[in-house]
Amino acid sequence: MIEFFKEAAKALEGEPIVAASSDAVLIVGDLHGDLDTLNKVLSKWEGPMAFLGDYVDRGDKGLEVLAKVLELKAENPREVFVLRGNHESPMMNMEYGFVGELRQKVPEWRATYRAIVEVYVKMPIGMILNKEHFLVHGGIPIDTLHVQRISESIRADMLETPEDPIALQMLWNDPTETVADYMPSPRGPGIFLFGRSITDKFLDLNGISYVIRGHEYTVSGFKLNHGNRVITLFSSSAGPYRSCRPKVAVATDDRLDIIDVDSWSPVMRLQKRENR
Ligand SMILES: [Mn+2]
Repeated sequence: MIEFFKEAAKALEGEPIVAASSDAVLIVGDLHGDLDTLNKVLSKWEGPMAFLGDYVDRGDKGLEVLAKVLELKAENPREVFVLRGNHESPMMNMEYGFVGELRQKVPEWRATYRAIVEVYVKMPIGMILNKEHFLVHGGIPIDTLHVQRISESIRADMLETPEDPIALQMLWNDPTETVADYMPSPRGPGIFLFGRSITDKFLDLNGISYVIRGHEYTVSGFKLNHGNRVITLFSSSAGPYRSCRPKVAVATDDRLDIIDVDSWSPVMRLQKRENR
């Protein structure tokens, strides 16, 4: 298992931050140890996939989920994208369950966990899909709106809470409708809630249509902010999220469908924006 994670870290080395796919891409939000939901998704979908982070903690099958996602990556390196979430962090894993889960499941848990942390470090923290969608776990960094600048710090490369403020915000920020620009986040220092004017500036400046992110639990498994330009996906009904109806999204050339995992039917369709 240690070897498996070492190989996985190598597979993530040099991951591009700009990706294109001519086929539809399935986008999966926070899984938090929910192997059942991941398996349901995989029984319905074959093809390119992007994961928005938070594979572990809270649910009790974090190890299985992380291993499965990395296996998909290894099998299909150019069609599977594995982003980092704020729970891909030792500080979080100590507190929210993943380290405890490993201690129970794996005799060599310390060495295994060291290998897993090396994988976290290699995970990119954002990507642009088809020049159309900005994929990230948390959100837009409020003071750095140029994708060019963001791409320079797109790999957090720091083990615990990334010290780079851009990386930290991409992993932790949330959208808000309360203010137009931004305000401090209750999640902690250095983290912000970004308003609609930040989203509009960011998307227009970079010629992107949508921000697709995870990070926030909602019972319906998704929510829309900022005039439907920010889409939140939540794909876990494990542990504390038992009442969630997990959602994923499918991005094609001309639209974005939000899909209910249990029924595998679209609950919302967003058309490509032409007014860019
Ligand atoms: Mn999160």
